[in-house]
Amino acid sequence: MDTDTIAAISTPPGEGGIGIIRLSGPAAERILERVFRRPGGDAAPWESHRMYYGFLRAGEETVDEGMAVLMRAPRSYTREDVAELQLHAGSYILQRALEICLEQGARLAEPGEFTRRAFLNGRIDLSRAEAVMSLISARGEQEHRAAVREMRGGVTAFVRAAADRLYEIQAGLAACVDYPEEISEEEGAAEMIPRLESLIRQIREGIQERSSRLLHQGLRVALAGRPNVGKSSLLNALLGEERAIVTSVPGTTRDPVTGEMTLDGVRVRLTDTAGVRETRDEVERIGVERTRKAMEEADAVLLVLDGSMPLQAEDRELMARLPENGAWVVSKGDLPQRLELPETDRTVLRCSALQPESLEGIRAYLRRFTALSDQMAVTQPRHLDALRRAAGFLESALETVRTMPPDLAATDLQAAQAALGEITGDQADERLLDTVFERFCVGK
Ligand SMILES: Nc1nc2c(ncn2[C@@H]2O[C@H](COP(=O)(O)OP(=O)(O)OP(=O)(O)O)[C@@H](O)[C@H]2O)c(=O)[nH]1
Ligand SMILES: [Mg+2]
Repeated sequence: MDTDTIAAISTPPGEGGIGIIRLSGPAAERILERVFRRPGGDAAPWESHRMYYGFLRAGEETVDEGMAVLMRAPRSYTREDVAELQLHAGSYILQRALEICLEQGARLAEPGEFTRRAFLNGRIDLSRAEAVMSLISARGEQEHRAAVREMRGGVTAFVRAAADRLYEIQAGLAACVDYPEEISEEEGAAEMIPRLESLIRQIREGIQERSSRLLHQGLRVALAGRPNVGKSSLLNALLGEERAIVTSVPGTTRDPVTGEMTLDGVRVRLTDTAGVRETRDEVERIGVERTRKAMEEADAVLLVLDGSMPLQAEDRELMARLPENGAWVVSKGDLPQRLELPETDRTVLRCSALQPESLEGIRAYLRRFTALSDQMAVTQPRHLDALRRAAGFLESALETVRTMPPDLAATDLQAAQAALGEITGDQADERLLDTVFERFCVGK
């Protein structure tokens, strides 16, 4: 399979204290010996997993001073011989160092190729390889926690358990096909039905759509209301930055403006929208259309009402159309209050964009939507897709078993097994691996 030696710069571009070049493959040790000089110790063989001080050399030229380590197979990230050069992180130094390694016979690594080798050499399964990438790109505590859970094998355990139960069902079916005199079709079907039902339930429970969306896209919150009530001011106050334009002219915001903050480690995407009113202005009308869309797509809606003014017809209309997940936010609390609200079961939050402490109520309200189950959740979109397909094939198999000879369900059971296998990589073809690893960074 992969018998060449790959090399890459494993640290991000830019200047810094340390930059790392990583090599993996059978020639790693030989290349390391050629390019890295250990003062006084060049004759001694390299000990595995030991850090050495020395100089990166290209012939007689000294390129940098640094440290190097050799990790012999199989005790390495890829299970191949791995060498790492810790140099100074300067773009010239690292490019030159990489070139020197390539001159000595290494090949430039593709994105994620080190991790791909770890997978191909059986050190980790595919879902764990993906967890490594999620871990690197985690932007909040919750994303990070989910990635750690996946990296430690949560998804693998879930999928393997489901696959094992499916094998049992397949074995039961094979028995009733092969030994019809011992187990009749009716008996076989009667046994399969509850098992299939329970397996489908188990898989459906593992599909955590909401958690997945929260982790990968963040909580989507829309700020809505009629013009000039203070939506943009509130957005800016919540984000702590001047993100949207604020003026005393109604109809200031046209395009939705989005900003991000984190709440309890979950990313929250706040969208400020155009104030909703009947308008003949073409641009504003399109903006209002987008507001309606943002409200529909949001996980939570903050309907802003101007506290310094009596309720208007436009407010009432929006209040009537506010979805379940919406709260009333009474703004401009620092001004004399002239708003009277009808009796309601809604959450009513009072605030002022000028008083940061008054925003705590809004954050507390949004926290209701950011709670993620700490249960093992399958949250990667690719895994969810495979699980959904597996559940679909099992449902179709169940339908068959209920109405037809059970052996006709065999194809669907196999397809379900294949879909589960895609998650762990037990049944992964090159194309699938390419799509998984192209998301990776070079050097990982
Ligand atoms: N005193 C006071 N004034 C506020 C507050 N929030 C907003 N304003 C003022 O109200 C006016 C409108 O504020 P915006 O934030 O632009 O209102 P908007 O809802 O985004 O308006 P459109 O974009 O036109 O829909 C501005 O003059 C703000 O300074 C507040 O909490 N207190
Ligand atoms: Mg605005």
